[in-house]
Amino acid sequence: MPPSLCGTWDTFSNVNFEGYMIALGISPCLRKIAMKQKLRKVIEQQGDQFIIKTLSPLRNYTLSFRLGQELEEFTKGLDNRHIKSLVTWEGNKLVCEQIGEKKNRGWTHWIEDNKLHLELYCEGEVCKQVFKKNVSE
Ligand code: VL7
Repeated sequence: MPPSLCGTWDTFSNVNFEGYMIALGISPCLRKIAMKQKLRKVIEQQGDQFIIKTLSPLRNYTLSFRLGQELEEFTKGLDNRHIKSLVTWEGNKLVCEQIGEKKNRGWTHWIEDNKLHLELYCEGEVCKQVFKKNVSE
């Protein structure tokens, strides 16, 4: 079994978030505000069912999904696109493919050194985010 991703996780590092947002077509003004956000992930799992919340003072985004089951995702408040998403385990990595207008789009989560790692990718841009566990929540 892969190590659990569950818990509350706060931003530790965030590399090339700007490049990822440019690839998504986020406006310069929103990018500037987004870059200042300290992101928090709250991840819950019950069997094959996951809820991943991305929280920031600016806005929140919640994704609920079942492993191996394609879902219609609307990236409300982000790039506001309708995409088809499929999340599966590939070894110890939780991998999401996001099929839609943007090519080569998706994300990968895994645990390494007790931290939550996330790669967000879109059209050749890769954003690398690392979160440390918030033990007080
Ligand atoms: C979701 C944001 C930038 C618009 C606001 C910035 C702060 C915070 O897909 C994601 O997470 C997956 C994997 O954990 C689960 O949904 C990343 C945040 C990326 C992209 C777009 C800037 C506006 C927003 C919610």
